[in-house]
Amino acid sequence: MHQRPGRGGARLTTAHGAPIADDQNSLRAGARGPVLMEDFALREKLFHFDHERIPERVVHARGFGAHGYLEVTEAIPELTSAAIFQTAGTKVEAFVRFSTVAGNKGSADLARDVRGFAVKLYTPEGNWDIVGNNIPVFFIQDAIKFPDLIHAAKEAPDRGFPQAQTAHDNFWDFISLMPEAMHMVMWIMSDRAIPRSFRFMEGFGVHSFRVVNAEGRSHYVKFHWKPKLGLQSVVWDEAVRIMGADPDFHRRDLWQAIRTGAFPERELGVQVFDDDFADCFDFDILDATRIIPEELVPVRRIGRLVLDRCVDNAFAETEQVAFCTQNIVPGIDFTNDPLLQGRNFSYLDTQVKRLGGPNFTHIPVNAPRCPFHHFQQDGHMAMRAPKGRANYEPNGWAEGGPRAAADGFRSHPERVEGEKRRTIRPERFADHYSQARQFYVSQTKVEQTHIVAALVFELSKVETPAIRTRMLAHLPNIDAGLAEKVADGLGMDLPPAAVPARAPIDLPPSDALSILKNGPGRFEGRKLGLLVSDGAPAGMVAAVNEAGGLVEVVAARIGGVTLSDGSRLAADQKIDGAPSALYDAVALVLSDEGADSLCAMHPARIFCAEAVAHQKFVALAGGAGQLLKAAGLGADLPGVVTLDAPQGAGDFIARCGALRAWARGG
Ligand code: HDE
Repeated sequence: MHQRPGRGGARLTTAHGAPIADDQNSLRAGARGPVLMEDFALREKLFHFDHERIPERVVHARGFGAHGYLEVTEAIPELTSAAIFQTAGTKVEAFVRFSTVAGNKGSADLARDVRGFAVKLYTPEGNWDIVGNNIPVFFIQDAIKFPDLIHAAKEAPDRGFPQAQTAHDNFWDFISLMPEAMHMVMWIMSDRAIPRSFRFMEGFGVHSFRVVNAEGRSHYVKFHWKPKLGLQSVVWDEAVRIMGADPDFHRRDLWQAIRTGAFPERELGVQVFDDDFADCFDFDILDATRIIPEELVPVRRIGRLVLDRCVDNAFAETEQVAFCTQNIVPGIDFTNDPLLQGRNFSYLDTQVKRLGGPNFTHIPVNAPRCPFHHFQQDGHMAMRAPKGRANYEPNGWAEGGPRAAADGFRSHPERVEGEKRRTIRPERFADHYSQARQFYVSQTKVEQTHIVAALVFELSKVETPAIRTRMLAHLPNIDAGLAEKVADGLGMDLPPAAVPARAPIDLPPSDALSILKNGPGRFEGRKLGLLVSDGAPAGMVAAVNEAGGLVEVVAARIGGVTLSDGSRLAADQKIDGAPSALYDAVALVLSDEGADSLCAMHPARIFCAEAVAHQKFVALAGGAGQLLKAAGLGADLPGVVTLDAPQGAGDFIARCGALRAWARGG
């Protein structure tokens, strides 16, 4: 890739290569005269600048990408002929882009939203894109509703707001009229929609796909990405705080992790099932608003996806990467999921709009890494110059170019028949509430409380009472307790339940649906905020620093502090720019005088108060108790630990593995 030379290492030129003698002044007729039209250097510089932007993605505009690889850990030739799955140990390059859905390119990372999880695998038989999300279901069953969904979720056209959030009338108006969205509503009102990090969330291919083996035998498959560091989300009040304190929280987190060698890793999992299962399952496996519980079809781990390299250039790579659901390889195939079928049409279209023409596969991030040969030619920005006269086939020329081969991609010869009609959604697409209920009852009490609070928050932002009422009417079909709590939180009467198209059934709870039941149990990869003051006990500071986890030092001034032994400790953050919401746990190691002066600072008191309110583990050492008191809190709360000796630091970090002291309450 093009490398910028070091300063003084090369002459500055125009894009056409002409050397430039003066890049500070435009060409003028006289010191106070007009700028001349012939100033090609000025003209070219401004011209290029004016064209720096391309249309942002219509959805998933805000994203962050990284390079890595997929290593196959278990070969599955009995299931698929895909080249990468033939031998364990096979490694292919990967590019991953995480994103939010509704927000524009400059919106905040912590918006309550689904996260996109798009993976491009550069396999020896072509690029395979698994364009998924961090939530395994979707709002709608049919692609024809997608523009409506997105219009309703994004800013209202008459006012241009709200942006990057669903807490508004249009969204809930639409959703409350779409019972099929109720399962997804449970997921987005859960903490899945406010992940702590791109590193601690699952990914899902969402649709049922097919795998096809060398004999042509097909199975259905759902793809999963399971994070090695476990699942973790923030609480909503923290998300609100982080959006102000660090709108780039997620991208900074991933960037820092990769740059420091803590490469995020996920397992590739597959749920494999056949027609017999599909026929007996309570729901239609072609319906993307439903999951297949992991208890029914376990997730088999067959690979590891490691992200080990940040992009060199965010525009060239992350902005220009073009994921297409229709990019599959031999051994993988589609199903008739109507949402997937619509996507297969849409993604190609969107790339032409965004990247300006049909040659976006010439852009390095999109180009296959395997050999490729075809007769496609010309068009905007063609980067290749194929030689010879054969640009069609069949042809009779000796150097006639490539030909189709028998072992190329073949679609699974699925039998298809039926009347050509629109109004024929299969009957098993009609049960909209059972899995929403299953999701809710599978959550811990804490998580259920968060779902209630999220619904109350969002619906409280809805200004039209009739929309709130319409939404409330769905909730008794999901769970009576949930419905009552939300109505109570809104201060509204619970309306009669909406009449379901198909009566919901009780399904067994699934632990896989809960975040807290799938936490890591360890602090690895998490961040501790260490608040220090001048005179803070040096031994304790060192012990906390060394106990594990990533430590960021917070102090009253960015220049840092002088510790009790006279040594200087530089700060990573100044207290008013680093609320405790940025950390997974906090330690306050202060001298008495240091605590005194911090007590007078609002950001320091808030640092403590919020750490406690967000149920974080808090360690106190030296004079830290005073600061907690000044924040109106006692040191005897569950999860607040006083460190009497440096040896206690290790135990504290081990306790932090639980991530939150939920017992304390909000
Ligand atoms: Fe997308 N989606 N989508 N989507 N989607 C796009 O393609 C679309 C859907 C997803 O990081 C667009 O390149 C339709 C489900 C991700 O570059 C566009 C439908 C899922 C990304 C598009 C869906 C996704 C996109 C916009 C309904 C989860 C970001 C820019 C049929 C399984 C990829 C682009 C990236 C992006 C269309 C529904 C995931 C417009 C029509 C379901 C992760 O083509």
